[in-house]
Amino acid sequence: MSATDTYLLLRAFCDELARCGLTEACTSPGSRCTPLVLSLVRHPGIRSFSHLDERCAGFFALGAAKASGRPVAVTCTSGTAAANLLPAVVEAHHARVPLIVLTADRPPELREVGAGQTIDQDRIYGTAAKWSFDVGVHEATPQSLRWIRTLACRAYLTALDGPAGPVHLNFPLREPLVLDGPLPEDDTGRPDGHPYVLRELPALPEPASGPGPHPSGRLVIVAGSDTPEPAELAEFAARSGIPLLADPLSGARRGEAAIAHYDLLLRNQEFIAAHGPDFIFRLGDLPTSKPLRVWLASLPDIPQIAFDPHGSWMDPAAVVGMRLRGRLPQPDHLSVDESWLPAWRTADDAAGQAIDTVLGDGLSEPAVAAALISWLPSQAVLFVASSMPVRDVEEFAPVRAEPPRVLSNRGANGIDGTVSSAFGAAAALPGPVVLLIGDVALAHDLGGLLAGRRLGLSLTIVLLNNDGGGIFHFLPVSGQTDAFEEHVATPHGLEFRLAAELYGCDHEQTTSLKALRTAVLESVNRGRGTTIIEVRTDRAQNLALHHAVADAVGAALA
Ligand SMILES: Cc1ncc(C[n+]2csc(CCOP(=O)(O)OP(=O)(O)O)c2C)c(N)n1
Repeated sequence: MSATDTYLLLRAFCDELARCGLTEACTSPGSRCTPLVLSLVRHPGIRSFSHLDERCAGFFALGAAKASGRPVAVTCTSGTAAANLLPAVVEAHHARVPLIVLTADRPPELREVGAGQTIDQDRIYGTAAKWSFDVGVHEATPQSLRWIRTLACRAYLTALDGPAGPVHLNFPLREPLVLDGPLPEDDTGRPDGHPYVLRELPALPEPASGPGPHPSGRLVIVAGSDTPEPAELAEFAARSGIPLLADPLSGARRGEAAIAHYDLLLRNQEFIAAHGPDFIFRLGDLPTSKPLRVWLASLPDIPQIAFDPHGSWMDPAAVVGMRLRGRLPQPDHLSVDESWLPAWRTADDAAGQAIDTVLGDGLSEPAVAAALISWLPSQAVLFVASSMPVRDVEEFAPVRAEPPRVLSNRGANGIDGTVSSAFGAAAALPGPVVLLIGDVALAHDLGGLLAGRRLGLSLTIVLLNNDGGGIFHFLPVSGQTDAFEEHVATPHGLEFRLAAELYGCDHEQTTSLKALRTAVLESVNRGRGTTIIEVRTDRAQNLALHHAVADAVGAALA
């Protein structure tokens, strides 16, 4: 087998990925992966983004695929490089993001004999990969070229089909790893430029008709990320008079029926007692809100219907009694209690006023989360890190007619790779991307900052720096004072200004909401480079502020 065989096969493979619709790939350096990297980079239809660190490459690909909804390829060399893609593969699995992972490997004769940089890469991503396949070593015959084209189609379609997710192809590559002559023509691709294998992806069935739910009375809609057609859903809820409890990640927190502060309302037992629903529709993932999850779990006898076209089974409390693949019933089929939505609206307005009174115009973590949703242009994307930023956005984001799109890595709730994922989204989308992130999450993926300068991408980072993990102050572990600060909150004292300097980012610190607004909008409008806008906060004060808000909302509802 010669380098010509290797490159002919890989060129056909990449060509076929591109014919299927792949437009982005991520590379990282190495020797064994040379044929994979060069074949991707040399394909005119594929934009290849170069990364130093495989963990960043994986999360960048994840962010790009999440933003575009199309599979993105990521390749790396053999050994621990492949293991470094695991966190992104796990997140892609849980968040149903289509990734095509292409690992380079030693050929069979060099495995388990002490050859360098060789580990067992067989099914290295375990159950996180939808499909794992060892490609083997082949001569480039017309038959094997046709076969590898079908393999590329299969990888692309498998990543997209059903619940989307990551697929893994392991490529054993024999030396020589570079070509020493021109590559012959290959005419095994379909002459019309189509993919070698066409397959219809399953279409959503038409609106449910015939047997199905005929809900009436006090209906509620709960929408999480991955909700299909969120704007239409919000319109439907408003037309039908159904309170819409929509996580901003769903894109459906908009319109007359959206209840922005359900997280705070559902902490209040009197509110819950007075607002028992007859029927619940659920779309997409479960929102993050714990009070909402507890509320849903406490209603096993209320019909809960999940619209679940991809069969994702989002129901940890086992309370969903029906799964539909179709669309929501049309408004004329529903008979809704007319005083129901106004009752939720009144409570939501009262909660909103109580929040405004407590937060005032001071610079705080909840105020920043809410303000970004209000300030950013509709065509912007707000990428939100775990854990407090995504929770604060859910708790405090106001309802807005055309809100910015909100993305987050919530498949496995990791704080890792967030900067890289936000850059991936920036690479895949035309509009500006703003990242809201805490200091520990930023420290975790500092290396991700390199993508800005190396790949010429633009990102505005709003950093909430409370010198440690503020989330943990909300948990019982905060009472374990002998170990809490050092081992759980983990203050670090990092000067992010210096990191900005190292990675060629702009940096500024703001001390008022007004100054933050100016800085964010200037950076977004500039549309060039990476800007870190730092807001210093205090973990203990943040906890007290959240309690004060919850108390004020409780008092307002009473
Ligand atoms: C990879 C990974 N490691 C650890 C955790 C546990 N964890 C959740 S939130 C958090 C701290 C986040 O702190 P920061 O980014 O500063 O945000 P804050 O809580 O202060 O808002 C940690 C360590 C995780 N989710 N993912």
